[in-house]
Amino acid sequence: MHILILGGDGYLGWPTAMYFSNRGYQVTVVDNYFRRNSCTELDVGMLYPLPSLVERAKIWNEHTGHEIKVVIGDLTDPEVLRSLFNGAAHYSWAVDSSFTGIPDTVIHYAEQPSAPYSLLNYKYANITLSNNLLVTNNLMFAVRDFARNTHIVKLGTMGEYGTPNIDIEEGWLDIEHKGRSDRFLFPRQASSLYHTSKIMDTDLLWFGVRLWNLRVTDLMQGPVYGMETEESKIDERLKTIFNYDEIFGTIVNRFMVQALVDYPLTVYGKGGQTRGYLNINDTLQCVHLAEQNAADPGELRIYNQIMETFSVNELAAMTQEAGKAFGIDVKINHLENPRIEAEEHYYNPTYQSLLNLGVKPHLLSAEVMEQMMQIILKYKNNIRTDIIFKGLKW
Ligand code: USQ
Repeated sequence: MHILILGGDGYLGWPTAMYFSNRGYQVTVVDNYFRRNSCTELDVGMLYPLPSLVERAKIWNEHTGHEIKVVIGDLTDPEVLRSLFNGAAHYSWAVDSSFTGIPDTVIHYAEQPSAPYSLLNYKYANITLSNNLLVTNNLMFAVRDFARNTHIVKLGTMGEYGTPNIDIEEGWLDIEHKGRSDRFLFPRQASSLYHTSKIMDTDLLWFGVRLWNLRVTDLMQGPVYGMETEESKIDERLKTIFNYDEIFGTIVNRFMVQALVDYPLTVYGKGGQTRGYLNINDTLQCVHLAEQNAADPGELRIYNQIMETFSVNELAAMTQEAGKAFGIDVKINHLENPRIEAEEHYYNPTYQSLLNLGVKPHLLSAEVMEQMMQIILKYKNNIRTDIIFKGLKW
């Protein structure tokens, strides 16, 4: 099986590439270094430096003998995307640089993933909308034109649903109206432009499914935490990118770093904001199960990809508990919320489908946090406290 990973240099892209490669799949990754370049441009730092994607693929090959083909290119350019399907791809690194053929599955991570980034100003809003929608549209047309049978696994987000005052279903809602009934996408109401771009690309692919019988799975994922996977343990240089800043860092990863440098936990507002979370290892399991259980032609399959829910206050209390193992008295600071979001709300999402397919969740606990902090401790000297919170208002 041939897997094409768009956004293969990112927080999830690189671990996904190694995961599938380790399991005998032929893997090709594509990236334009958007994330790394943005970190440099915005001076937000990373916990540790990363080898280039080509260097990573070589290190992986030295250890395992497996090949991850690397294409460095901007997927907003339709010709770059089409080259991955029509044999014109230019590999920046490959053991065998002949074309691997049409991919059986495309995993689409090639998006600007940060909500704060999308609201920095009109320029970053534009970059978010144009990158995310153009890559998705280019992918949709490449599959339509060259590979109707290829399964698209697209990373969506739970944030597409927002925080409605009703239970959140897995993607769809049956509606009865004036004596008639039909099934529609569950109502979406995002609270950032990034999340709005994800709603739009779900809509784009839903259009492609209806028009051209494309096969699409949309994974509505919550915030992910963690950095170590089975494959990254092989060599320290294979670790994924780890951000703890206000723009690219997500909450659990940020709290672990904050605790270790005695920076009071940055709880935004009242801290009642509740989200569905998952370990990076569970992302890999879910994506694998989505790949193995492909959507049928003309089907948009939607899974809610979370393993449990927590409020910000609950995460802060758990971090305090984890800090005790290091003799740290973790403090909590309720900051004025830089975001516009509900701080106290109903939240009851359904997330049974991936569990039914066989995911074995790695649940979050103070012990799991301790293990993360143990790893972060090795890089403690690299931590920059000036990038943790600047109060970028939405
Ligand atoms: N939060 C704090 N303090 C912090 C950071 C965040 O209280 O220092 C709060 C936020 O206000 C928010 C919640 O924690 O209510 C989660 O924030 P986050 O920054 O961890 O995650 P978010 O911006 O929602 O986005 C992340 C990923 C995004 C993914 C999304 C899933 O960056 O790519 O789509 O999680 S979800 O949140 O379900 O939409």
